[in-house]
Amino acid sequence: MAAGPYTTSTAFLEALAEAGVSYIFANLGTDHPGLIEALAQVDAEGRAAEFPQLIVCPHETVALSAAHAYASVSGQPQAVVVHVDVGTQNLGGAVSNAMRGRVPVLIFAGAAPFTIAGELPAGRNEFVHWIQDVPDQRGILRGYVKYDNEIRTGRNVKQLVHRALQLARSEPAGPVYLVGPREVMEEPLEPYTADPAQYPPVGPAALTSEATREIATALAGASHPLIVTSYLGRNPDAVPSLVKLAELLATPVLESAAFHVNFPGDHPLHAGYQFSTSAQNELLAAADVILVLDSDVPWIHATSRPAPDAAIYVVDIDPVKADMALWHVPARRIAGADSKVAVEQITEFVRDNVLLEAGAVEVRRAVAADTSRARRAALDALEQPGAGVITPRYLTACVRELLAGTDALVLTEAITNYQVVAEHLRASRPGSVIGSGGTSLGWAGGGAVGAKLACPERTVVCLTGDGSFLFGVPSSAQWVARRYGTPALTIIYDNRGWAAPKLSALHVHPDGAAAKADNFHVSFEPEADLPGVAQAAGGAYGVTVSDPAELPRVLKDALAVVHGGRSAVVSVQLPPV
Ligand SMILES: Cc1ncc(C[n+]2csc(CCOP(=O)(O)OP(=O)(O)O)c2C)c(N)n1
Ligand SMILES: [Mg+2]
Repeated sequence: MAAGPYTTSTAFLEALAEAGVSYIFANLGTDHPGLIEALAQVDAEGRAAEFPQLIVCPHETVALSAAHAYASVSGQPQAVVVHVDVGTQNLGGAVSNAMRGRVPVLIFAGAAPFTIAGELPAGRNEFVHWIQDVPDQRGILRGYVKYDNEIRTGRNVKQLVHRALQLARSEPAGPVYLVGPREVMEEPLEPYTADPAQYPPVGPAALTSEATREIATALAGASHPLIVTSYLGRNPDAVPSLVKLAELLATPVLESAAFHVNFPGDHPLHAGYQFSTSAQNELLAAADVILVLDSDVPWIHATSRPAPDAAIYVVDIDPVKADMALWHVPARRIAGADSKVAVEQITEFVRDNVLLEAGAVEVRRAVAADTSRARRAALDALEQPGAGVITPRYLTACVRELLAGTDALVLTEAITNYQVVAEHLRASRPGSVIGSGGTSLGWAGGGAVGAKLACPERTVVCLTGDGSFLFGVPSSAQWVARRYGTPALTIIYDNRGWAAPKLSALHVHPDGAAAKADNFHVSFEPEADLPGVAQAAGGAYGVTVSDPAELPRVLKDALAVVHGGRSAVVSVQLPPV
């Protein structure tokens, strides 16, 4: 069939395709006739496969979380299309997650038409066009995106898309936002091409030779060196590089507030995990040289901190956290670099230039191995269920056994059980665990859809709190999963409420009125049938389990259902909040 009308919308979609975007996670509105028509046009021409596939998302949180997880798994940014100001607002905290997770996503929203008397095609003809005409639509996201701009003509829309994606992908990566009014998105154009190869992201940065020497010499000369990292494992290829450095110097690696596998959990130099732990970390206190590698929160000063005279070095893709109002690590040197490149530079420098005290290194290696063996044994001992009660540790141990030897991808949104999940999952394969990297709950529901689209051959497993499950708009997420054939196993750490605000209140007011009366306003009793929501919305297999003896079999059955192509949601009843 002959090519039909070519508009800004066609060029916009072409630009996304040229840039390698496979999916548009969309929640449509009156601002999108141009896009709807352009997609139908290319479909009618038999060219749909050349364009990104539109995934209908009944809630924007699901759309952006899906694009977020897709990019986390694949490195490839995807597009999210939402409706003017209100759809943008409905992105809610998902955009904060993308920003904090340093994940590239292109968000597009229409904007109210700017003509009212028929001056241009697609001018105002519905009452909402007045009501949605707000003073600063782009301002809604400005604190959370790396770039925002308005498409003013189709003639350079491809340039805008490629520039936006170039910015999104350049580290620290993040979301970008384009808006386009209806008239502009309908503008007829001569077809044109743009070369996305001309818009590469900034390449990985290396340490200067001076910084490499200083850090390598300090680490190699330390008696008690320590590496702390949170998100080096965003790039799974960086993990083996870190292992080489840690092994060369027998340096323990502590994972702090980590949502990735930064260092293999079963490695003898793994020094454990910390989230909001309130006890002083002994290794941190004892360290004389600390390398903080890719970390927003390497420790929480109020409760656990290094010795005042420790020599601290920071190497980070985002070294001074310009978008955090308050951040400080008392470092001797702060360097902006790609952690894989930097770690390899440091390793090479030590190998080529430093005469290590082999005896001391081997002693350290043996001590670290003993310590991690003891830690592992202590954790193993905690994996027994209580009397007739499923504990989070027992549940996580069951999940570990369930997934042992598989290539499953785990999404964690376990909240007050983050630490337990990290400790008992002990994930060792780089890239086998992801989290949102942010704090806006409800990421995993849509995230599972995006993750499965990014790696259809892998089993996707979500570990989520019950509150977080509900924040993820399961009525929308589960429906999308069925419609687009992205089954996942969701395991709810179901304590029938929000433990986090209760624990926070208890930390600040341990003997307060709320504590005395156990009056925290965090209970979900009587609880909704959470698996039932998934059953109703997405035809998922749903089951609730409270008997520890039943749990392994229930999980196994649910996994089998997922392997059969249908989502499964298991509510695991833990002690209530
Ligand atoms: C969008 C959003 N709203 C509110 C919060 C505040 N908040 C942090 S943790 C939490 C409770 C989460 O409940 P659940 O997922 O069941 O985990 P639990 O605390 O029970 O482990 C809440 C409400 C948040 N982080 N994000
Ligand atoms: Mg809960």
